[in-house]
Amino acid sequence: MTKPLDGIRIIDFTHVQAGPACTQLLAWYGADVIKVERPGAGDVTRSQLRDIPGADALYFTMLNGNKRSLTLDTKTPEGKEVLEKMIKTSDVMVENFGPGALDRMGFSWKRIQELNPKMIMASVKGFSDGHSYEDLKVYENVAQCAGGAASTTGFWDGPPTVSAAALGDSNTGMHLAIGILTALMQREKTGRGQKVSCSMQDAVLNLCRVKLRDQQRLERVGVMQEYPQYPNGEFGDAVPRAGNASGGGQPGWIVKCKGWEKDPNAYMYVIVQAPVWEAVCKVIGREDWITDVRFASPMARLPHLMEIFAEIEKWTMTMTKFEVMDILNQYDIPCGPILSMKEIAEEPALRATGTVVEVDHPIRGKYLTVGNPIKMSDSPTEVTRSPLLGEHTDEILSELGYSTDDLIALRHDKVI
Ligand code: CAO
Repeated sequence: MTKPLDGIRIIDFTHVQAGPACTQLLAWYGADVIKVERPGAGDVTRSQLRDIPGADALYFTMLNGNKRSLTLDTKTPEGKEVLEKMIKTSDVMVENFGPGALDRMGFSWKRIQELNPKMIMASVKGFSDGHSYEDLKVYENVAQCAGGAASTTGFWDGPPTVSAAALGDSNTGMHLAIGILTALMQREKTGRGQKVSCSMQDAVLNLCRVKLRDQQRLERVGVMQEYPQYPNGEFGDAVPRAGNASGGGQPGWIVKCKGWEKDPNAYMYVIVQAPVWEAVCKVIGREDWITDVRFASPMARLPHLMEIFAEIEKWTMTMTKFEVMDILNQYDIPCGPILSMKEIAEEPALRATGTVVEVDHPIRGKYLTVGNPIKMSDSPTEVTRSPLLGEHTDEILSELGYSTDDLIALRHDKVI
């Protein structure tokens, strides 16, 4: 069966997480992704947080599956020549170097267009072009802070908090992938490539859309009734941190379950959705609330949310999170157990859906990775291992027309 991106060749000039997450997704869809790495070193994540001496670290293997690796010093004249040949014969180039690095290397967008007008050139940077911080190097948590996630995450009486989810890195990579695929579709019509840029700050902010919504609501009405601060706490002039309150219109909270004293994940997220209010009251043994005027409507309940969740918690603390889940599901009460990474790694359903995949690697042996979260009926994803540093150098240069003698010379000069 053909894959959706069969025949699309991508120069993968990415490192760390934001860029590699993007190109790995495109590789899962069948693009020929050639990871260009510095000879001898490669992507810094190959050696970061190593768990097995001498083996590529999981940070690398989990973000670079299904790719080929070419080592090439693109700052040497010979290396630049190879890269030029690749640009002429590829469809997409993806990079997430520090601002200006590609220009300094001699591959400005202008130059790339001269070499191949059909080229789609995709970049991740910390801040957008034209932003006053456009020249900064940026990592994940800086983006979370600049994009509004940190100021709105955590508890109101604690400091700003970053999320464990890679909102700045992988999330930006996913945004970039959407841009690349869209540019490929436009190229079908125009025959021209284009530059696709996505900044980490913008990609984080895009996921914090509801907090910018709340900022405007706060400025208009002064309080936010679904926040835990209401009605007793103070609201300042910026959206406060809301603990585990739901970001949408359905009140929710994390409550303790049996075993919480020892198990840091014996918790459950429970959502008190309006249509199941009566069912919630019955399940927790508070039928009296069904006719209580204080709880008569979603609006009436808002000042009492913490009281409601405290009562729900009295009930959930008598059972494990999975027992709670089974009961609430019978009544269609939206809820979710707090799953630890251990539980996720061992979850058979995630293995069955291909979301958690075990891959074999010649040096490290078997490892788990997160497979393609986007499933397509005609295009199942087959996750394969990440390449060793320079594993495909000879193969790729031969495809570009280099002879065995050329390879020996390039290797001698440390270009590859
Ligand atoms: N051959 C020769 N040189 C190479 C090369 C190759 N194959 N591949 C990379 N290089 C060079 C680049 O040309 C650049 O050189 P100069 O700075 O001398 O021009 C250098 O290696 C890489 O620089 P860098 O700024 O990208 O790397 P860094 O470790 O200093 O910074 C990071 C890392 C991530 C902060 C920076 O790349 C960045 O801000 N990227 C954009 C935002 C981003 O994606 N951040 C998320 C990373 S995931 O957490």
